[in-house]
Amino acid sequence: MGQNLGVLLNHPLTGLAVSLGSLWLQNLSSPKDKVIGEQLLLQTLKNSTMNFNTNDLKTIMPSQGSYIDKMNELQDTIAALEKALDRKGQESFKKVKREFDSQLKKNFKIETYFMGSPGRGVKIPGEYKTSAKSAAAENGIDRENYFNFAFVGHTNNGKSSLINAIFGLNKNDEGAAPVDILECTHDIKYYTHASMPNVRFYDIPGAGTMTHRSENYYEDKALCGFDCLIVLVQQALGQEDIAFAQAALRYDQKVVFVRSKCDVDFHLRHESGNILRHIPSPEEVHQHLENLRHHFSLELERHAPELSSIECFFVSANSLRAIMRFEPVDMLFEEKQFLEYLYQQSKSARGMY
Ligand SMILES: Nc1nc2c(ncn2[C@@H]2O[C@H](COP(=O)(O)OP(=O)(O)OP(=O)(O)O)[C@@H](O)[C@H]2O)c(=O)[nH]1
Ligand SMILES: [Mg+2]
Repeated sequence: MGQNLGVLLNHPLTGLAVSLGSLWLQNLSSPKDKVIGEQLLLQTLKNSTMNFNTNDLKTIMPSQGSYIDKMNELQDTIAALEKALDRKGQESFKKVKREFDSQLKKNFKIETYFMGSPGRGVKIPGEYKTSAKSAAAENGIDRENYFNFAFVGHTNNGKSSLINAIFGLNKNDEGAAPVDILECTHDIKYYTHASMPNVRFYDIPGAGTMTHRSENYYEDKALCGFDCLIVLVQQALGQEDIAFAQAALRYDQKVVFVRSKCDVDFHLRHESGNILRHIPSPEEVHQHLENLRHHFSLELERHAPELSSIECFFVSANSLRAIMRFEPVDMLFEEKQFLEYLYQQSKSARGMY
């Protein structure tokens, strides 16, 4: 008996694989190809290592109900279906099939880990134990049972929105972190979700405002007490971002940059008339990601070469939320890489690889 899809679907991370497939479907041009594509993806899901119960598949694509009923008898027809795609369609299907399958495998591991209760304690590095311990105590952080991520950065960079998105929450949903265009988060607070019981996401007030000044921000907020800093950056790398990362390195703390709101770049381009369509193609998104990454590396090289080993993920909170809610995604940036990073950090801190 395979995994129970009903249970897996309750966990939003499964949406990552389905999003990859749905983007592929969006890019098929003819309506005939779209129907064939949908059926091929369903078959891929069914044949994947997860070995889903075909009846449960109806919950994902109810309009394919009658097809799903027949699916078991359709094995031979499936091969013909693939051939019915044009050559370009066949090639892109092969690619998406591989990605879909490997993403499902990864999702399964991530889900099993995140949904399990925090069995093993987090290992705190010995040499920084004293300062990190007192800083953690100052913020009331439990470093033994939870892996604690702190979302920091200039006000309005999208910290609270990103935390909500990881849980698949909209800003008005119960339990969501408050979100606003105006300076919004004023106190350090953590957020948890039943789907990830062994991690805590701390929302830290935005730096660089009159209430929360940038100088000594890291020390004032005792940020070394967290297990990992997620530094939300703006379009251009700022002095504060560099200061956060440098301080984290001094404390031997895990640190990563995230540039959120990547969807806004396309909305802005659309408004200024540079592109004609509102939803960019995956190629346009890919190109944009390359440009962002190139620009970001140059900035780091120029202003803080000692930070060049720190990763940066380019994401959109809106895309991430859609993925987690199984909703159609307009553009996929590096949301899945970012989620995998969170998973890896938390897991390796417990000595699990
Ligand atoms: N389109 C788009 N808007 C976003 C995204 N992330 C955040 N926003 C918007 O940006 C504004 C600021 O977002 P917040 O999440 O409140 O930012 P913050 O960093 O928590 O701000 P402070 O709490 O003041 O430090 C809000 O209007 C959000 O709706 C995103 O990925 N895409
Ligand atoms: Mg906030």
